[in-house]
Amino acid sequence: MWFDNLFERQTRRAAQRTGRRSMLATLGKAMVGTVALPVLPFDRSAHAAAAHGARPGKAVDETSCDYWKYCAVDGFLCSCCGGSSTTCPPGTEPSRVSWVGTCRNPADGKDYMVSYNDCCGKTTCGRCECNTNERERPGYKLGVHNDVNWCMSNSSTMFHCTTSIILGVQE
Ligand code: ABN
Repeated sequence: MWFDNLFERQTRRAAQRTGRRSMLATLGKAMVGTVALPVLPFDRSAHAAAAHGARPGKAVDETSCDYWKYCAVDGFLCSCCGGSSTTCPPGTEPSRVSWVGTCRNPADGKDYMVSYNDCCGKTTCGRCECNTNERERPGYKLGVHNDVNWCMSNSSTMFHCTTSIILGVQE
């Protein structure tokens, strides 16, 4: 109740001080601002750089097997095949199933879960082959086994290259 009264008083005062048009315009701006603000892009590049292991002023090399998030890769890096470390090259599509690895980011000392999705639909890329296999397990633990064609359940089972997508961090 007190809130209603307060709001009414403020509104009346504002209406006396300003014209109706200008009040509506101000109200409109406030409403648009409230709705639009949450969807405006924020610069999160500092956080992204940290998560990807870039030290300030030093970019990571996505085409090197030494990049920490490639710790359990077995395949050709998509970043050398016309895609990136997280996207498939044109003409291929991500595997519907994947294996996961846990890799330590030296920039923050935290362990990250990484999904290794093969890209399917073209013959093998053949560039930047990495076989790091950290904590990889034999086929009876299929979810953490990488020596298998994960394009097996896609419409095209041709394996082209492998992406490495960070799923989360162990807190
Ligand atoms: N997961 C990469 C891969 C694809 C085909 C065969 C072996 C390994």
